[in-house]
Amino acid sequence: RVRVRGLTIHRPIIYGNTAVVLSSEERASSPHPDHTHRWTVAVRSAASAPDSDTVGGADDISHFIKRVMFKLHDTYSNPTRTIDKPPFEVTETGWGEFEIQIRLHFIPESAEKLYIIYHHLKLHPWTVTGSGELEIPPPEVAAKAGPVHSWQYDEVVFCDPYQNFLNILMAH
Ligand code: SLL
Repeated sequence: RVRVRGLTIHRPIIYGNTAVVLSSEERASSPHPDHTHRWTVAVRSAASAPDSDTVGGADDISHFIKRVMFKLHDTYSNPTRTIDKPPFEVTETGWGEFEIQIRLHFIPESAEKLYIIYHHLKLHPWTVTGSGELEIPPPEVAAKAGPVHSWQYDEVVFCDPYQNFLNILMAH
Protein backbone atom coordinates (compact mmCIF):
# COMPACT_ATOMS: atom_id res chain seq x y z
CA ARG A 1 0.00 0.00 0.00
CA VAL A 2 1.50 3.22 -1.22
CA ARG A 3 0.75 6.73 -0.04
CA VAL A 4 0.79 9.58 -2.53
CA ARG A 5 2.96 11.95 -0.51
CA GLY A 6 2.38 15.65 -0.75
CA LEU A 7 -1.08 15.32 -2.25
CA THR A 8 -4.18 16.74 -0.54
CA ILE A 9 -7.60 15.96 -1.93
CA HIS A 10 -10.85 17.72 -0.92
CA ARG A 11 -14.40 16.46 -1.21
CA PRO A 12 -17.16 19.02 -0.66
CA ILE A 13 -20.10 18.05 1.53
CA ILE A 14 -23.15 19.76 2.94
CA TYR A 15 -24.64 18.92 6.30
CA GLY A 16 -27.56 20.32 8.23
CA ASN A 17 -31.29 20.09 8.62
CA THR A 18 -34.71 21.13 7.42
CA ALA A 19 -37.69 21.40 9.78
CA VAL A 20 -41.43 21.92 9.40
CA VAL A 21 -44.15 22.65 11.96
CA LEU A 22 -46.51 19.71 12.47
CA SER A 23 -50.16 20.39 11.67
CA SER A 24 -52.73 20.00 14.45
CA GLU A 25 -53.99 16.84 12.66
CA GLU A 26 -50.48 15.36 12.64
CA ARG A 27 -50.03 16.22 16.30
CA ALA A 28 -53.40 14.68 17.22
CA SER A 29 -52.51 11.36 15.55
CA SER A 30 -48.93 11.27 16.85
CA PRO A 31 -47.79 9.01 19.70
CA HIS A 32 -45.94 12.10 20.99
CA PRO A 33 -48.50 14.92 21.20
CA ASP A 34 -45.82 17.20 22.71
CA HIS A 35 -43.80 17.07 19.49
CA THR A 36 -44.13 20.23 17.44
CA HIS A 37 -41.85 19.71 14.42
CA ARG A 38 -40.72 17.16 11.87
CA TRP A 39 -37.09 17.48 10.86
CA THR A 40 -34.49 15.78 8.71
CA VAL A 41 -30.76 15.94 9.40
CA ALA A 42 -28.50 14.86 6.54
CA VAL A 43 -25.05 14.72 5.02
CA ARG A 44 -24.97 15.11 1.27
CA SER A 45 -22.62 15.86 -1.55
CA ALA A 46 -22.24 19.62 -1.95
CA ALA A 47 -23.02 19.11 -5.61
CA SER A 48 -26.65 18.09 -4.89
CA ALA A 49 -29.35 20.37 -3.55
CA PRO A 50 -29.49 20.01 0.26
CA ASP A 51 -33.26 19.51 0.37
CA SER A 52 -33.44 17.16 -2.61
CA ASP A 53 -34.04 13.47 -2.15
CA THR A 54 -32.01 12.56 -5.20
CA VAL A 55 -28.84 10.65 -4.53
CA GLY A 56 -26.46 8.66 -6.63
CA GLY A 57 -24.62 9.39 -9.82
CA ALA A 58 -21.97 12.05 -9.81
CA ASP A 59 -23.37 13.66 -6.65
CA ASP A 60 -23.05 10.57 -4.50
CA ILE A 61 -20.68 10.49 -1.52
CA SER A 62 -21.10 6.81 -0.75
CA HIS A 63 -18.04 5.83 -2.80
CA PHE A 64 -15.89 7.20 0.04
CA ILE A 65 -18.30 7.40 3.01
CA LYS A 66 -19.52 4.00 4.14
CA ARG A 67 -21.44 4.96 7.27
CA VAL A 68 -22.82 8.04 8.97
CA MET A 69 -23.77 7.96 12.63
CA PHE A 70 -26.07 10.65 13.97
CA LYS A 71 -26.01 11.04 17.74
CA LEU A 72 -29.30 12.66 18.81
CA HIS A 73 -30.29 14.16 22.15
CA ASP A 74 -30.65 11.63 24.99
CA THR A 75 -34.37 12.40 25.22
CA TYR A 76 -34.73 10.15 22.14
CA SER A 77 -35.18 6.50 22.99
CA ASN A 78 -32.43 5.25 20.65
CA PRO A 79 -30.27 8.34 20.20
CA THR A 80 -27.51 6.79 18.06
CA ARG A 81 -28.72 6.31 14.49
CA THR A 82 -26.45 4.41 12.11
CA ILE A 83 -26.98 4.89 8.38
CA ASP A 84 -25.03 2.53 6.13
CA LYS A 85 -26.19 3.67 2.71
CA PRO A 86 -27.38 6.86 1.09
CA PRO A 87 -29.34 8.93 1.70
CA PHE A 88 -27.33 9.58 4.86
CA GLU A 89 -30.15 11.17 6.83
CA VAL A 90 -32.47 10.80 9.79
CA THR A 91 -36.03 12.08 9.94
CA GLU A 92 -37.64 12.54 13.35
CA THR A 93 -40.22 14.57 15.18
CA GLY A 94 -39.53 16.53 18.35
CA TRP A 95 -40.04 19.72 20.33
CA GLY A 96 -36.58 21.12 20.92
CA GLU A 97 -33.36 22.20 19.29
CA PHE A 98 -30.11 20.49 20.28
CA GLU A 99 -26.65 19.67 19.02
CA ILE A 100 -26.34 16.60 16.79
CA GLN A 101 -23.02 14.83 16.55
CA ILE A 102 -22.43 13.52 13.03
CA ARG A 103 -19.70 10.91 12.59
CA LEU A 104 -18.48 10.15 9.09
CA HIS A 105 -16.87 6.75 8.59
CA PHE A 106 -14.83 6.36 5.43
CA ILE A 107 -14.37 3.22 3.36
CA PRO A 108 -11.60 0.91 4.62
CA GLU A 109 -9.41 1.67 1.57
CA SER A 110 -8.99 5.22 2.90
CA ALA A 111 -7.37 4.02 6.16
CA GLU A 112 -8.78 7.27 7.57
CA LYS A 113 -10.11 7.86 11.05
CA LEU A 114 -13.64 9.04 11.38
CA TYR A 115 -14.51 12.70 10.92
CA ILE A 116 -16.80 14.28 13.50
CA ILE A 117 -19.06 17.25 12.78
CA TYR A 118 -21.45 19.05 15.13
CA HIS A 119 -24.69 20.49 13.85
CA HIS A 120 -27.12 22.54 15.91
CA LEU A 121 -30.58 21.30 14.92
CA LYS A 122 -32.63 24.34 13.96
CA LEU A 123 -36.41 24.15 14.27
CA HIS A 124 -37.42 27.80 14.60
CA PRO A 125 -37.21 30.74 12.20
CA TRP A 126 -35.56 32.82 14.93
CA THR A 127 -36.09 36.57 14.65
CA VAL A 128 -34.24 39.46 16.26
CA THR A 129 -36.30 41.83 18.41
CA GLY A 130 -35.83 45.59 18.58
CA SER A 131 -33.66 45.15 21.67
CA GLY A 132 -31.46 42.65 19.85
CA GLU A 133 -32.74 39.50 21.49
CA LEU A 134 -33.49 36.31 19.60
CA GLU A 135 -37.11 35.31 19.62
CA ILE A 136 -39.09 32.27 18.47
CA PRO A 137 -42.09 33.40 16.41
CA PRO A 138 -45.49 31.93 17.41
CA PRO A 139 -46.22 28.51 15.78
CA GLU A 140 -48.85 29.97 13.39
CA VAL A 141 -46.33 32.49 12.10
CA ALA A 142 -43.62 29.83 11.81
CA ALA A 143 -45.96 27.45 9.97
CA LYS A 144 -46.82 30.20 7.43
CA ALA A 145 -43.15 31.02 6.91
CA GLY A 146 -42.54 27.48 5.62
CA PRO A 147 -39.66 25.06 6.19
CA VAL A 148 -36.62 26.14 8.18
CA HIS A 149 -33.26 25.32 6.60
CA SER A 150 -29.88 25.25 8.29
CA TRP A 151 -27.06 23.93 6.13
CA GLN A 152 -23.29 24.26 6.26
CA TYR A 153 -20.70 23.66 3.61
CA ASP A 154 -17.64 21.67 4.57
CA GLU A 155 -14.81 19.84 2.88
CA VAL A 156 -13.45 16.47 3.84
CA VAL A 157 -9.68 16.64 3.40
CA PHE A 158 -7.48 13.63 2.71
CA CYS A 159 -3.72 14.19 3.03
CA ASP A 160 -1.19 11.78 1.53
CA PRO A 161 -3.96 9.43 0.38
CA TYR A 162 -3.25 5.81 -0.42
CA GLN A 163 -2.97 5.26 -4.17
CA ASN A 164 -5.85 2.76 -4.28
CA PHE A 165 -8.10 5.15 -2.32
CA LEU A 166 -7.13 8.00 -4.63
CA ASN A 167 -8.11 5.82 -7.59
CA ILE A 168 -11.54 5.26 -6.04
CA LEU A 169 -12.00 9.00 -5.42
CA MET A 170 -10.90 9.94 -8.93
CA ALA A 171 -13.14 7.35 -10.58
CA HIS A 172 -16.22 9.32 -9.44
C1 SLL B 1 -33.98 22.04 25.00
N1 SLL B 1 -31.66 21.46 25.29
O1 SLL B 1 -34.28 22.02 26.20
C2 SLL B 1 -32.82 21.23 24.53
C3 SLL B 1 -33.20 19.78 24.52
C4 SLL B 1 -34.44 17.98 23.38
C5 SLL B 1 -35.36 17.73 22.28
C6 SLL B 1 -34.06 19.46 23.41
C7 SLL B 1 -37.85 14.91 21.54
C8 SLL B 1 -37.56 13.87 22.53
C9 SLL B 1 -38.58 12.77 22.51
C10 SLL B 1 -37.07 16.18 21.55
O2 SLL B 1 -37.43 17.03 20.78
N2 SLL B 1 -35.99 16.43 22.34
O3 SLL B 1 -39.69 13.03 22.98
O4 SLL B 1 -38.29 11.72 21.98
O5 SLL B 1 -34.59 22.73 24.20
